[in-house]
Amino acid sequence: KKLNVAIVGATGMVGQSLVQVLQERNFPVGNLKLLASSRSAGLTVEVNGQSYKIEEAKPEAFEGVDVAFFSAGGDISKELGPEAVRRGCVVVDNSNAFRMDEGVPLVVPEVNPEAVEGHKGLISNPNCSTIQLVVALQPLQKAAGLKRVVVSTYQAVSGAGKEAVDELENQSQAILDGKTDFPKERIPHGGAKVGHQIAFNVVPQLDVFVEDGYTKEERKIMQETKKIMSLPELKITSTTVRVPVVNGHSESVNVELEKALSPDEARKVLSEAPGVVVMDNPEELSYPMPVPQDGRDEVFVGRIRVDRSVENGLNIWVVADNIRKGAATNSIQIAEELIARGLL
Ligand code: 11C
Repeated sequence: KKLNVAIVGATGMVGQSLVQVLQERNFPVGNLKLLASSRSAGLTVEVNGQSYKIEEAKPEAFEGVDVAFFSAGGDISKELGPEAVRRGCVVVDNSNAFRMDEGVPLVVPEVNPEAVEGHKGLISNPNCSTIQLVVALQPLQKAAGLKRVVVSTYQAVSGAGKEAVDELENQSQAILDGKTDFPKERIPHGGAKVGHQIAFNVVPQLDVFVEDGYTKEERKIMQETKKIMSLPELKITSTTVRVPVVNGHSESVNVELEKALSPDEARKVLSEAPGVVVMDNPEELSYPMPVPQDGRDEVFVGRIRVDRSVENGLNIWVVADNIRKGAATNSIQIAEELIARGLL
């Protein structure tokens, strides 16, 4: 059966990727509506040579829509998500608005596909850095039990939107041209009281500070991981860092396991896990990196080695395309899971 699909935030990087991934995966699209703010309404966007007209995102736009993918920020999701659900539409929301709400499934299909069963019209797509983390952690949890997780991220500017990508490119060019004065508006986050240079730099702040010296991005990783993996007591801490990479988040993940798991055993369980590609051949200098893994839908894991400073410790390195697996692809996989279960 063909489904009427809407994309909210169609002009953004995730929105454009959603259109592309729907096509690539042959999602059963009947009518496709591209929705955005009134500023963009009337524009046409090109994806793979096909042009689509943007309509204004407003409550009536969801009449007759079966599934809507929201990626236009939390405020739009809060305003229009419930309006869409009221009109019988299933919403897969990529924003932070409802993720931690009880009764709202937070789903990574490789990890907790069964969570879609209880949905009440709205399903949340996790934060990009959480998604790649849990896809890599789940096989280790199943094989040997997680005792503690320490994650440090190296996050690309595309996570902060197209303007941040432009800013990285413009700053890099300006610096190479010998300029010292250039816009610094998108990093650490839009609207911050001080802007930091991201070109040729790293910035240990993503999003605003929340509590105990942690940033909101760090809190998302810790809270969302516990919810998705159904491990409310999991010991997990994180440090999130923005690096001058256009696209693709990397993570250094240190785990302490309940049982011993050798690097070879870890490679085996990871390579057999859904959505994971093990790329771990130090002799050939082979490990995942954001540039070569750009455009892929899998989560790549390498640098698997023992951490001898603790009992049953392992270090792994995890890379994924944050716009695809971290947002668009995961959202569409959620909808595919609903279809497979007869829920859409
Ligand atoms: C980043 N992770 O890389 C952020 C963007 O909660 O979906 C994603 C924000 C979110 O900047």
